[in-house]
Amino acid sequence: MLIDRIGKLKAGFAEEFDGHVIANEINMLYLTGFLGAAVMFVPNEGESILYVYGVNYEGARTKAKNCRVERVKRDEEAFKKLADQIKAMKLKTLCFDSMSFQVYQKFKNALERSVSLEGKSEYIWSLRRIKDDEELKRMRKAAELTAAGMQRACDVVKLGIKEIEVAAEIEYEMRKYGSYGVAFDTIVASGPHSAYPHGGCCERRLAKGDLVVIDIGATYMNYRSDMTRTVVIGKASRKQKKIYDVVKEAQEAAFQRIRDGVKAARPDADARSLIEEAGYGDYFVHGLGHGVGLEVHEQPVLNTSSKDILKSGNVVTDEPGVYIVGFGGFRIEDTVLVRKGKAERLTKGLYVLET
Ligand SMILES: [Mn+2]
Repeated sequence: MLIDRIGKLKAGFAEEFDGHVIANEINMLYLTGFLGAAVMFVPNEGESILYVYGVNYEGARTKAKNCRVERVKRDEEAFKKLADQIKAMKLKTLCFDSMSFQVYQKFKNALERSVSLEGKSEYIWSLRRIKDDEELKRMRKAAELTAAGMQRACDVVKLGIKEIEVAAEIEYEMRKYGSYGVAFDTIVASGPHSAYPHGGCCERRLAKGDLVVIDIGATYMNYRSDMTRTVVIGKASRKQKKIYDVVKEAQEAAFQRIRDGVKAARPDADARSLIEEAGYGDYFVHGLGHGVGLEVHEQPVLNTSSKDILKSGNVVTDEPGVYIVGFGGFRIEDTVLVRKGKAERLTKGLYVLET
């Protein structure tokens, strides 16, 4: 059963527009439960239409909910077909979520001149930002699988193993227990690579004293998770321990701040001021976090310039870090559910610098 998100979307735009064009495939997935359509149309009144090319048509007919599925033949163009539909319905004011400039131009040309077309992604995002019960169930499962992968990582990291071997162990573990795939390319960044926040992984073998930043995510029924831990190979030096503790403290301070009604810039400021006081402010080179859901980076945004207000039902990351080129990097990240009271960590446990 898919919750009627289309009804909620209509309630948002219906006062201003005759119809909403959905061109982003993840938004179509969110509304219909089907990934792989060309474009979707949600008119103010009447049935929603999902335009699907032949290759995905049968899949859409079985899986897509709350809409009519229309086949687009190989020699037809989905946006042209949609424009004809809009002409036939005599609609005048349309909004759309997002589309490339090329598609926009083509679509605009296919419509009657008198039809207005406005970019408005906020209707869909006001829904997607707040996770419903079905989404939360999936996100909890994705988080659980991610934590299992992290446990495996901590069990296998050792002197001499390659970064990609650690990644393989993590991904196999997550898959084995139910992950549909990785939420993003697994990061196992060791030694000098740990100082790059998006370090990826390569054939480097872990060496004594290396910092290893492990940033991973499982996917469960299209929903994602995001978790990072930092470990050291062997015994941590005093400086490594000191910076690790600062990052850990910053992550916890931000976590304590995250709740319904708080400005999204606030937990970032809390974490940042602790890292600044310790003298590492210049090395915290990214924002505190981001929303997670069907995509690994979505709204709301938690950084210094964010205008977002956290709302109960948002799922966000809390991931301060310190990256010193020539020394190494540290990041600790959890995926967190915003609530009225204290937030809830969906990715749990395993705070260890030395494994
Ligand atoms: Mn993240």
